[in-house]
Amino acid sequence: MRTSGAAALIESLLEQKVDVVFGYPGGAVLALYDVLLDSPIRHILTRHEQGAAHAADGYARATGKPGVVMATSGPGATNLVTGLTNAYMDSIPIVAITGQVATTMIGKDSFQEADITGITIPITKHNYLVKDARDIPRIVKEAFHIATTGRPGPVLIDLPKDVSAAQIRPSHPKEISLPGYKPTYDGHAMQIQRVAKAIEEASRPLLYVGGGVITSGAHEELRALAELADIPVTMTLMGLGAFPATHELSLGMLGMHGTKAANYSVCECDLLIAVGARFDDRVTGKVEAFAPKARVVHIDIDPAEIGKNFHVDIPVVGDAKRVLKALLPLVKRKSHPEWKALISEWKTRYPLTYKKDGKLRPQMIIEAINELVDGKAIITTEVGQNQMWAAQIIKPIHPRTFISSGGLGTMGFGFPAAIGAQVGCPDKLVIDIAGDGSFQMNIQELATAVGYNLPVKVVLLNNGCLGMVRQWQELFFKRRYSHTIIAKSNPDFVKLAEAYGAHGRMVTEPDEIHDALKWAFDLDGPVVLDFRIEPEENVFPMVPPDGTLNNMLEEGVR
Ligand SMILES: Cc1ncc(C[n+]2csc(CCOP(=O)(O)OP(=O)(O)O)c2C)c(N)n1
Repeated sequence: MRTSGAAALIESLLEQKVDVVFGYPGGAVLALYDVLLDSPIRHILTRHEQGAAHAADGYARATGKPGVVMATSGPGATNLVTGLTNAYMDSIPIVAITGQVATTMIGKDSFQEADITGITIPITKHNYLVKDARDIPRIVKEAFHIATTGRPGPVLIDLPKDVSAAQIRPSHPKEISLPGYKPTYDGHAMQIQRVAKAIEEASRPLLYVGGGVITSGAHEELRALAELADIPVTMTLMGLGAFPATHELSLGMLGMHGTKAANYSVCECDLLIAVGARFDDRVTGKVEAFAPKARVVHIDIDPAEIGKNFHVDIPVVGDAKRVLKALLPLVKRKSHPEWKALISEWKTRYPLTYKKDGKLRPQMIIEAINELVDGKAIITTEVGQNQMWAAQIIKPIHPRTFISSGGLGTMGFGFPAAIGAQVGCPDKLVIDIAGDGSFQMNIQELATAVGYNLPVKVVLLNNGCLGMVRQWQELFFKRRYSHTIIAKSNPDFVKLAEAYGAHGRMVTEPDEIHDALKWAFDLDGPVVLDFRIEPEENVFPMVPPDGTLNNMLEEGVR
């Protein structure tokens, strides 16, 4: 049967079991949108393509399934760029479909033309410009395969207008043939034996866990390893949720705003086992002084990560779950009472603290959220102080419940990501912990939340400033607040929420926190809680730029 390229594309999405697409229409995707109307695929119309890309990203992080986003040519496509970069940096599977001007018009500065395949080369795992509609089924199949296998990432398909209009007899290939693309899943047996031996020999081992553990679904194997060999676990921002934060072996997050116990452990360990983590500079600080006493194991599916930022003694290239599965039977039961006693002393001596003087402080609010949700909600964050307080205080128990922009640090990510997570997990409570700067970067998505009755809760830590930048200005630029104070021009967020048809409430006193949160969580609809927090509250501890992990700034000690 003959059908259009557009119909073949939607059919191919259905073959991939796509049930939801986030997107925004335009001239170059009219044919696609027309077919979409009669298809069982749910389309979520965001109010900006950046919002759609982040929503697809949040959907992917929360569900483990690839997110799909659609946009028109030119400005629609370029508006996806930040979202795709964000997904690329955090290895999130997304398939982006963009419209393109007709093949005969490409390269002529045609109306709404942008060379999106050129633009996205460095921010996608792969991209395609479809020139022949008969290739559509194969390309879609390949795109999903590439996005979701090996180290996941975004893949873009650019579809010219005449290609979606072309009439073809589509044939859907059964197999994928990508001879040059062969991710390594099983770690080398000898290397895995070396890891087991290193664990046996170590007296101060430490697991340093990143988002790769969540991606590969290796959390149970990780926990089994930690418990079997009595190894404390510290996580990156991306790794939060990979190991229960409430477990006695958990040290919480490491790095720039990590706990002192975690960072001191890195400095004092004699074996560092990095699993699905990439030695990001926010983790290592001054790289020469990172884990100075340790032999280093690095387990990662991407061979390009091994040795990229840090010297590794025992590299294992493979999927975290499979490698840990192979490792477990080789590891002997061990216990490290002295090491754990030392860590426990650090934990007791250096808890996360803040001033309790009756003022409304962000940490109290996040503590209250943590208590109320008890590991059962999905928390997304924006970027800045809000993100770091959330990472320090929220105690995720399950993977895929803490969603944050790690690599790119994208303000405006958290709210649309919460929308995507809520679409993917309709029965879960989804909370975006936000700053007043970040929230305004994609605030228009309130319309999306209201339009589809997605009951996401925005907890706005409103300090009237671009807090994290202001913190750096305070600490390193003599308190010269260059263009970081926004209080005067901030909107009335409660009225704004209401104008969109959402609920809003302002909170100014600590004793209202619990009530307001309960009210918001119980409401069946999107809510914005405008918490007026102390404007000059800082995130501590903090490893200063280019500092070492054992030299952290604290409140009052500067
Ligand atoms: C898109 C984007 N622009 C700029 C920055 C730089 N930046 C990092 S944190 C921050 C301030 C964030 O302010 P806000 O959202 O109010 O959160 P707070 O730090 O106050 O919690 C800025 C401007 C960024 N990360 N992303």
